[in-house]
Amino acid sequence: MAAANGNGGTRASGPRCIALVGPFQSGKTTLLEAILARTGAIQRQGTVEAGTSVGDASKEARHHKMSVELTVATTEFMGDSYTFIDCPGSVEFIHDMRAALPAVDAAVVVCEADEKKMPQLQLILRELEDLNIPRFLFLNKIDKADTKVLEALQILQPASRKPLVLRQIPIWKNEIVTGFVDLALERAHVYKEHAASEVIPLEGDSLEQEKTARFSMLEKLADHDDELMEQLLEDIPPPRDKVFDDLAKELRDGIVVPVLMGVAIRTNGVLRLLKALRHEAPNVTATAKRLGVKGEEPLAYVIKTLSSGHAGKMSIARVLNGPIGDGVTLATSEREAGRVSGTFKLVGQTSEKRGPAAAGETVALGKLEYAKTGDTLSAGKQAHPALSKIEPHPAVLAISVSAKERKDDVKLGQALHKLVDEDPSIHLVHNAETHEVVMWGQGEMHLRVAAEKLAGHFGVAIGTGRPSVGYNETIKKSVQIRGRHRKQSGGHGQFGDVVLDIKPLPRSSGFKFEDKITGGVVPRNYIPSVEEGVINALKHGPLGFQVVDVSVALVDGSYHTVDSSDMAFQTAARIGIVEGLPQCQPVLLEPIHLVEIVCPTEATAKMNAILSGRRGQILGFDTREGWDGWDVVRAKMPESEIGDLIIEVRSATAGVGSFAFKFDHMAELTGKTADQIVSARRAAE
Ligand SMILES: Nc1nc2c(ncn2[C@@H]2O[C@H](COP(=O)(O)OP(=O)(O)O)[C@@H](O)[C@H]2O)c(=O)[nH]1
Ligand SMILES: [Mg+2]
Repeated sequence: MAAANGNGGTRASGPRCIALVGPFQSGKTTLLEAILARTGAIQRQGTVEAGTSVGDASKEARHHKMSVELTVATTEFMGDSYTFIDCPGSVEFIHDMRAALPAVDAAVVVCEADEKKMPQLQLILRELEDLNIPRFLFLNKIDKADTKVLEALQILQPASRKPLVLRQIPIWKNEIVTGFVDLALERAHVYKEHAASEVIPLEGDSLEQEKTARFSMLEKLADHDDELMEQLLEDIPPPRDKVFDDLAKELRDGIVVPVLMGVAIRTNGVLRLLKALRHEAPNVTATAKRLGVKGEEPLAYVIKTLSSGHAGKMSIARVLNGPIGDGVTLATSEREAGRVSGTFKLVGQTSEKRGPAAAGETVALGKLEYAKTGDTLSAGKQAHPALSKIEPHPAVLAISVSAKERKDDVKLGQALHKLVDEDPSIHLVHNAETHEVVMWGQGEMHLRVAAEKLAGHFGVAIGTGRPSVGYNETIKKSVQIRGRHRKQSGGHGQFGDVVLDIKPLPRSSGFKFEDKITGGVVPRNYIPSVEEGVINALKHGPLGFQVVDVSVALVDGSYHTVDSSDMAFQTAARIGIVEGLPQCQPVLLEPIHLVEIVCPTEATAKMNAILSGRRGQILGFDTREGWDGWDVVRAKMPESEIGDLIIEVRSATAGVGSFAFKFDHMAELTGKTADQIVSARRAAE
C-alpha cells in the first residue's frame, strides 16, 4: 500500500489508526472535534465546555467534564479512512491509552509548552518510545502562547528522548500568532477560523526566520542522513522530495519527533496536521510488522471492550489482517472469544452498521462475549499468540463495594467482572475474612467513575466504603486454662470439659493444634471438635481480630458417657479460648508492606517527608533504572498508612509519582494508635 506522494516521494496509503494522546487538558478532545469537523464527519464543531463534543460523551465524562475513557471516531480525509482514538490524559485513566497504543500507526501528542505539564508529557512520550510508535507533537493553544517557539521547544525537549524537529514556525502580529510557515514546503499561511488557512507570500522578516529555522530542521534530519549532511555542508539546497522523504522516514523509524502547531478550538493548523499524517504516517503494514503479525489469517487487536453500552457488548478492534465481519468466529490467544455479530463504524457514541472490515480498519465488533481489552483475536485454526500484553500499572487506591440489597449480589459479581474486562487496570480482591469485595484502582476519580458505572450502566445499587485494614492479633504470654461446658436442662444434658495450653508462636507461624491427651480422658472422636471449637474462637480474639501465631494443646479434660457430644466439646473449647486469651497479654498485629515510590528526583526529599509522616521506615533511595531524572524510594510502611498515600504522592509530583507495594510482615502495634483501632472495632460490632 503505497501511493505517489503529492510532493514527489511515496507515501503509505489505506486506512490509518491514530492515537491522540497528551497531558490532561491539553486539548485532545477538542482536536478530535476539530478533525471531525474539518473532514466533514460532523456538521459543526462542538466544545468540551458546552458538552457538545463527540468525545467525552459518556454520562461520567460529561458529569466530570473530563475524558474518563477513550473515544474512537472514524472519518475520511482525501480518500483514505482515518480512525482517531482520543485517549484520556489523566494518569488515573492512562490504561485506556496504554492498551490502545500497540495497535495504532502513529500518535499525535497534543501538548502545551507548560513546565508544570512536562512530567506528564514525559510519561506519555516514554510509553510511545518504549513501544516504538511514530509520533508527532502538536503544540496546541498557540493562540494563548506567550513564549517564542524556540523557548517552547526548549521546555518540551527534555520530555522526549528523541530530538524534536520543528516543522512549522508561527507568524506573529501584535503579539498574537496569526499563522505559520511550513518549513518543509517553505510556504506561509494565515489562519482562518474554522476554515483552511490561506497561503500568503513568504517575504521580508518571515523569509529570514524561515531560512534559519529550516536550516536547523535540516541539520537535525541530516544527523541520520549522510547525503543530506554533505549537501548542507556544501551549501547545495536539498531537493524538496528528499526533505519530505527524510521527514517521513525518520518519523517512521522513531528517530525524530516532528513538531506541528495550532489552535484546536479554532481548527487552526488542523488541515496541515492531517496532511502530515497522510503523507508521513505509516499504515497497517508497518504496524503489523512492528507487532510481529504472523500469517494471513484474519487477525485483530482489541483496543477496548465495552460492556456498559446499551447496544450490548462491543469490542473496538484494529483489524490487522482482514476481512473480519459478521459470522466470523474469533479466538483470543487463550480461548474462544465468540462469533462476530455486527460490524460497526464508530463516531464517538454513534455506531453505524457496515460490512466486513479490511486490514487497517478500526471497527467495533458486536457480541464477542469473551473478548477483553488488549486481547489478540484471530480466526485461524491455531490461535495467534498475543501480540502485546500491556500490564496495567499497579493499583494504588481501593474502595470496598457491596450490593445495597442482598438479592443483587450475583448481579454485582457479574457487573464487576465486565468492568474488569473493559478496564484491566481495575483489580478485585475478595476478602474472605471481612466478606468485602475490594476494588483496587488507579486513583480517586478512577474508582469514583467505576462505581458510577456499576450503578449507571449495570444497574446495581451499591454502597462503597473504605476497605478494612488486615489487622490480626496475637498473644505474648502462655496460659493453661480449663474450659467446661455443662448444661442440665430437661432431657438430654450437655457436657464437655477440656484443659488447654495456649502459647505464643513466632511471627508468621499461623496456628498449631496439638493433642496431648493420654489415657483417653477425652475420647479420640471428640478431639477434632475441640480443634474446631478452638479455630472458631480464634477468629475473633479479645481485641476483635483474627488471632494468629498461637499454639493450642489439649492436655486434659473429662467426658460424660451420655451427655458429651461434638457440640459440647466445641463449646467447651471455645469457652477455654475466650477465657484464656485475655490472660495472655493480647497484642494487635498490623500488616507492614514494602513500598517503592517512583518520582522525579526533585520530589525525592518530599517523598521522604511523606513516608516519615506516615510511620514509614525509609530503607533508602536509588536512581530509577532507565529513567533519567527519576528516583525510587523504598520504605516499609503500615497498610493503614498506604490507604490514601497516592493522593499525597501525586500532589507532590504534579501527578506523575506512583508506587507499588507488597506485603512484608506483620508487626506488633501498641499504644494510642492500637487503642483507637480496637475501640473503633468494638464500636463497629
Ligand atoms: N485557547 C485554547 N483553548 C483550547 C484549545 N484547545 C482546547 N482548548 C481548551 O482547553 C481545555 C481542555 O480541552 P480538552 O480538549 O478537553 O483537553 P483534553 O483533556 O486534552 O482532552 C478546554 O477548555 C478547551 O476548550 C486551543 O487551541 N486554544
Ligand atoms: Mg479529553
